[in-house]
Amino acid sequence: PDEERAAAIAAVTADSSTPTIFDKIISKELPSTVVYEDDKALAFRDINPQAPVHIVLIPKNRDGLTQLAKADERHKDILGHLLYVAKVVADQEELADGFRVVINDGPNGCQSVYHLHLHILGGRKLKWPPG
Ligand code: D5M
Repeated sequence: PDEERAAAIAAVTADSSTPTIFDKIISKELPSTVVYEDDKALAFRDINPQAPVHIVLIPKNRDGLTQLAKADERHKDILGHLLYVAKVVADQEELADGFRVVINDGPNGCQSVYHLHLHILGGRKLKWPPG
């Protein structure tokens, strides 16, 4: 409930100018375990892992992409890039038996950080459907 409330408040207040914790990760002001980086994308280990491998993959330039629901035509290239990088990271993490890519969107999707991100989860048999 506290988490849901926080997410609902974040959703209401999130706009393209509100910084998030991920800005500090990008600037290296906050430490993270980076597993992949290029000029457009950064991937690091989730601080609260839900599987043996749990990586968060973000665009370095949020450019209005607080959440997938805010995407427009100009974001098509970065969205495609992120999905391809998810595959590269899965290879790197040796997830040959399979993995899952998740985007939580908005309060009902349990999104907590309003900077678009993909979760890459693997290293165990995952359940379906998710909760
Ligand atoms: O997921 C946001 C995710 O971001 C959640 O799984 C925790 C993760 N997170 C939050 N802060 C950090 C730091 N500082 N390092 C690493 N990972 C972090 P969402 O889909 O918005 O619920």
